[in-house]
Amino acid sequence: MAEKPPVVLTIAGFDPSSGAGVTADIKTIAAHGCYGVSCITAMTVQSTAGVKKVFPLDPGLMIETLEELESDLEIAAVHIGMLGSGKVAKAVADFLSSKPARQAWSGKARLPNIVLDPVLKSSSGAALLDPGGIRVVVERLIPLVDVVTPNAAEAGVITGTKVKELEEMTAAAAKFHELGADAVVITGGDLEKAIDLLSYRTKRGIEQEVFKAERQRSNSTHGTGCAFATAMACHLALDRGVAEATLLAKTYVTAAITNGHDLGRGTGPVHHLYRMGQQRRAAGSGSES
Ligand code: PXL
Repeated sequence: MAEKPPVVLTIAGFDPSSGAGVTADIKTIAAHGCYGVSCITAMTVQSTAGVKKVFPLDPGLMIETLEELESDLEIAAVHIGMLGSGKVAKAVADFLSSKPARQAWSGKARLPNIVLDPVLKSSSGAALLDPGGIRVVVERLIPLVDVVTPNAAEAGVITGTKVKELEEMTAAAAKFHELGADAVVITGGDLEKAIDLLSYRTKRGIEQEVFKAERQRSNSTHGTGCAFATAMACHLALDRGVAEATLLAKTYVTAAITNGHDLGRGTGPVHHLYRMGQQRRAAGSGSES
């Protein structure tokens, strides 16, 4: 029998157009050779043209789902995306900070390798978290998780500062550490200079790495934040360190944008499974004949 893949759990919203949210995350998880399971936080009505409605789900149902999955599977990493409401955010924080069912795990949260993407708005500008939810993210989730991956705009709202260039990113990262974050990646793909900053605690103190790339002019960028954070969770599940995970997740998202589909009338999705096309081409070139 084939070796068991690491199980990666995504706790996120449902985007029916599958550019973002749980269905997109499952594609990202599959692209990394992991097995994806999910817990939906909210339904949305949306297409590539934007978000029309957000409908948070019942927090009790979510906790039951999380307990059921945890009792059945060894979860190697968790991605938290759109939470949708303060009540849902509180349920997720309550679950993750409650007593571990698997006593073998001794980390600060109930499950290992948790990556939090603090989703506040859609790219079309719709609010995806209420003020109560932002408070739960800041006060309970940021100190609990292993990595936080805000984009520059989210880092600006959470730290109450302007985040447009590297020095401002560095200052915002310091504020994330003050809020209790062990590691933060501030992504700047939509800034004039497409820089990402990783800042993380090590035994030697805080270390930082800057990742530079050419800004991509593309209309296939729906779901980049979800793809980046979920790819990070997969690399942590595969036992990679946070710096290597950041580099590999960034490389994956860049290629997924380059190979993006021109679908729909709005912002098209990235191509989460672009590697399948490459594998098919390689197989067709005679390697198996
Ligand atoms: O990209 C942020 C995001 C995350 N999750 C869901 C979304 C969106 C943006 O629309 O719908 C479910």
